[in-house]
Amino acid sequence: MKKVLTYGTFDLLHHGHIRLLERAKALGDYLVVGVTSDTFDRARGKLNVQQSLMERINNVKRTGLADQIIVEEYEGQKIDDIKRLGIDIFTVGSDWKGHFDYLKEYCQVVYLDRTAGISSTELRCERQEISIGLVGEASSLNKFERESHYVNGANIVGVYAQHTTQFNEAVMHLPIQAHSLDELLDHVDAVYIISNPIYHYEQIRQALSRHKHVLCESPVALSVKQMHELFQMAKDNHCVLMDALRTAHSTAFHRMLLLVKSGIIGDVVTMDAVCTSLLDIEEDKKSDTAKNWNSICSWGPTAMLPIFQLLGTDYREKKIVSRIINEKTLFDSFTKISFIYPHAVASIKVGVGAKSEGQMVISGTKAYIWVPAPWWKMDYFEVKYEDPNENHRFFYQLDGEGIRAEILHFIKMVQNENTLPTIDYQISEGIVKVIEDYYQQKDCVKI
Ligand code: C2G
Repeated sequence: MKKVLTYGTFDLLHHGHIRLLERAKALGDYLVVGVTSDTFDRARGKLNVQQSLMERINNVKRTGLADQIIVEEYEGQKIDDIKRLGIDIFTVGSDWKGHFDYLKEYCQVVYLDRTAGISSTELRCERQEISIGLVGEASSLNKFERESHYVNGANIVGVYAQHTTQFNEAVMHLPIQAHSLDELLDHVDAVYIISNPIYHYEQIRQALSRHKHVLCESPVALSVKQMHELFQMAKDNHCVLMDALRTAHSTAFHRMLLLVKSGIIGDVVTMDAVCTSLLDIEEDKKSDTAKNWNSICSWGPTAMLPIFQLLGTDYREKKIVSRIINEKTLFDSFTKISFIYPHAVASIKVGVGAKSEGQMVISGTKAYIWVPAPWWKMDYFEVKYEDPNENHRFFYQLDGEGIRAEILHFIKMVQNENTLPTIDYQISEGIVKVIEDYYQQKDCVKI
């Protein structure tokens, strides 16, 4: 029996793929199809895949051409597969001509002519392109603009900055430099908001009322009531409102959560997440309106994310300890929060006026997880045991600090109503609740 092997992403399966599979099958008696995993595609720079691995596998299955389907997960797997499965012929489209000649050492290599005039990229482009406007003035707008170039379907067209103090080059070149949010909304399908959180509620309301999709840096609002109202409004107007927290889009972060949930460190007893970045906050000491984001808004959402994802938002009590440098604006230069759960205690330390080691430790009854600074850009972590010989290290490439994957997820949510948000509603709500309590000085101690 002649065994044939081929690989592909098979995104939005089209007749080019089907013709390839038919001809691959005809080369022998048994066809094995390797479908690329999402992580592998991301690692090889294919970021814009629209369908999930399961959807793509099901589409290949439905063609009835594959006798066996496997998942391609890592660079170099092809050699392993050929040996393991006893493959006689490896085949792939002519767009890869020469690229896989190194496999000739293991089996016959056949390049089949690529079908002209059709590609997943074209099909993806036919799906609507989303024009996005930027709102805010933080330097992150630059990064966001840069990362958007890697995402098919995302087109940044303009910017609206309330205060143009630290306006930055990359966004100065955008065709639309709006003088009001309303003006920007005239030209876009969606907005990315990274203005000071005190303006989020009004800006999101304005965008949603004009049926524009919104990606907004967390927290989306400063009270739970306002947050409910905004999400309800998004639903009623058939718009996406997505809470932006780039850490949630790091593969390492996601894998780490799954490992902890599967019990690798036993029961979680305590967790500590530290996020600091020193800013020039001299003006914020006296100003009546905040210039910078305060500590709790800058870092609180990121630091609370892993705690709420692992221990939930149903803590028994909390204590917020803050060093306040401006009573009027409640500007905290540093805040520590302890969350007390029935069988665990967690803490966050956040600061824009204090510096510390930005690491995260999750301690369990059997072992602990250590994520080195800056843990919020996580690409690496260790599982550490009493006996260091048992320690495990994990690394997953993180491109564009998670922003790239975040934009991609937003675009997918806009294009396909069935794509779920990365951050559960209860978690966004839990984050906003803490920030609301802070502004009402509930469970708070000042130092
Ligand atoms: N293909 C084709 N004609 C097209 C489009 C694609 O013959 N118009 C072929 C490709 O050459 C490939 C297969 O269909 O052999 C799957 O294509 P993709 O889904 O684009 O996958 P690709 O990125 O080419 O992955 O390790 C990955 C594989 O080597 C190939």
